[in-house]
Amino acid sequence: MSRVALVFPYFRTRAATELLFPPLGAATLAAQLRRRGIDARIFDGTFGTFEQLRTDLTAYRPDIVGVYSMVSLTATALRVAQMVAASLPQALLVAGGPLPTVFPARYAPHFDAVFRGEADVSFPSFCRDYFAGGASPARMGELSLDTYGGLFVCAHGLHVDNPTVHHAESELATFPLPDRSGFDHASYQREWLHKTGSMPTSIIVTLGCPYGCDFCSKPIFGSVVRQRDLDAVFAEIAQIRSLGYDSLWIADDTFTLDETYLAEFCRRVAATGMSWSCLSRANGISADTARLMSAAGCRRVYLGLESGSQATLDLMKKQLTVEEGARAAEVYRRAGIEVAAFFIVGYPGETVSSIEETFRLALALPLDEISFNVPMPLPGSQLFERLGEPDEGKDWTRENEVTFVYPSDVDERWLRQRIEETLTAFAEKS
Ligand code: B12
Repeated sequence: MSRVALVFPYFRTRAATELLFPPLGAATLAAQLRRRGIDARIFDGTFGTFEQLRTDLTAYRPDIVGVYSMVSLTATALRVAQMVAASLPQALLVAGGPLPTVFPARYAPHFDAVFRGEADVSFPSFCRDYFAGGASPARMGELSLDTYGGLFVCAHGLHVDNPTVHHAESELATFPLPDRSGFDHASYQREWLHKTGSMPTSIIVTLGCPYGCDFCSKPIFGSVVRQRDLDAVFAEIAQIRSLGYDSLWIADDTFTLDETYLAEFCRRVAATGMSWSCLSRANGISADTARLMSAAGCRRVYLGLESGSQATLDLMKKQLTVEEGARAAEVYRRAGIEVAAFFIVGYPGETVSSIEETFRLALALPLDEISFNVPMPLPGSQLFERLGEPDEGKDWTRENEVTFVYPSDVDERWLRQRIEETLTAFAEKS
């Protein structure tokens, strides 16, 4: 039987900021592959080691190895590719995920094919046709390669660069639910229980974000918002519940955009007994909606407040005022929902005094959690277009570090110290 391995090349770091969720992209693709009669197995590195991955992968003897990647996973994804090329030379190597989407040329030299963007249909259909056509990397060119959305190939003498696709709501409604059966749920749940007392897992309810923040890259879902059919969403929530999770970490870019859809979600989620948290835009949330969310089990919202300086918010093209951000924090707080806020400090063009405005705001608002990041020029963002690739030798692969990967006027040591001081003052105040 034809076998496809889906590798999530993350090995846990145990950093304090680490959040562990079974990778949804792999679960999504596994469901689509199995629907096409293909044997698909997920290799989630999270709780294992590279050596164990090598042993398990080699024992499975896959015909196709698909590797997920994003900025923080570049090095491990390439290491997996090297290992597969050495241990499983007959296997077709395929990359996908956020960074391969916006930077296919970085992956193409190491992989037979790269799938960019939403690969729900394109990659599984490609696998089906690859197996039907005799299955060997050298014969890939016999397939109608221009029919697979987002396919990028620069190997075996082939050059393919197909545009990406965004699936319409009507098409999303026909997709199978993500297949979460291949994960070590007990380990995920143990970690969360130990750390927070609850056991959340991630889910995607709406896709896309209509805003154009300067620092943001929307590699997969893009700008057009699509809402999933709520019957499918609640079937998925039932599946999540049956796996032992007690709460949802809604990973949507902007879950609270459409108050009518949100109200219907709240009405239905209340009956499941699941608590949940989500990202919310700070403008446009009404007190009534916040109360509805709270009554429906919303425990925490994450707000991208970004800055205490209007000039910096404008530089970031955030389409938000400092006052709107402050009001949103108040509205959620009054509704009984905890508020976590993200801030970005040291934005290109900002000054020491505007950075200090951000630290002051973070301490003045009624917040339950704060975090500070330095700007990260993500490929696909406008910021990246301006700043270009990181300086030679600068490491993209670390998470949550106060390190500029491009020349900055802001003194890194000073910034690190001010972040520490602000976090300490916040902890003392709470
Ligand atoms: C949930 C999430 C997380 C979770 C990760 C949980 C997990 N185990 O997956 C947490 C909170 C830990 C996290 C952390 C970080 N994240 Co994050 N995260 C997301 C988020 C919000 C949703 C991802 C998701 O579940 N999507 C749903 C699934 C179905 O989509 P998908 O995984 O993209 O899969 C689709 C395609 O990519 C493709 N595909 C996926 N895998 C494969 C494999 C193959 C072989 C193929 C062919 C195709 C393919 O097909 C799938 C179906 O269409 C995205 C934003 C977004 N909307 O995409 C950011 C995002 C992926 N994160 C991002 C970043 C930068 C980070 C951090 C570095 C942030 C930081 N400063 O620390 C860290 C790094 C963490 C790490 N462990 O390495 C960026 C990546 C940018 C880039 N260009 O690489 C994104 C895009 C957000 C953004 N715009 O900034 N993140």
